Amino acid sequence: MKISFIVRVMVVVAALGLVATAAAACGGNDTDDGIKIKGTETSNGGDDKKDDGGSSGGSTELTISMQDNFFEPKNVTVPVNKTVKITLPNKGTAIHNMHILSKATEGKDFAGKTIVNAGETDKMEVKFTKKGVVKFQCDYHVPDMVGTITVQ
Ligand SMILES: [Cu+2]
Repeated sequence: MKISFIVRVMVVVAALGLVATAAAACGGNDTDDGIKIKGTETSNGGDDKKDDGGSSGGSTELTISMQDNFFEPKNVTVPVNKTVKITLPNKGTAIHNMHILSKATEGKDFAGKTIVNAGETDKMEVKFTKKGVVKFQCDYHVPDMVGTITVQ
């Protein structure tokens, strides 16, 4: 009698274990890169390619102008898990770019166009999936032309 009780308990435990395993298996399809790149656009084409539409929804827009030789503003704050559309007009007379250095937190770098000529505007879309401070720079004017993105 005692034995059959124990067996029954074990069966129940095993069944619960299976359920738990199944639930865990279909849990997260989140990648943990910390930074998601959706490509660089140079035109204003307004079609939203394939937005991954998930739970994180929404996007936020930001303009950071590149001048000789500084970013304006140089320190910005963005929300985590939202697509950040960054518009980068070069308002200076020299070439500039915006290079996001995310190595410190995500192990990846991302840059928009390598060269943005005077008068041109670069655009990029980035999704930060980790909170923290990410540095960016203009590759031509380090260490003067640098800034930070605070993800919160
Ligand atoms: Cu520059």
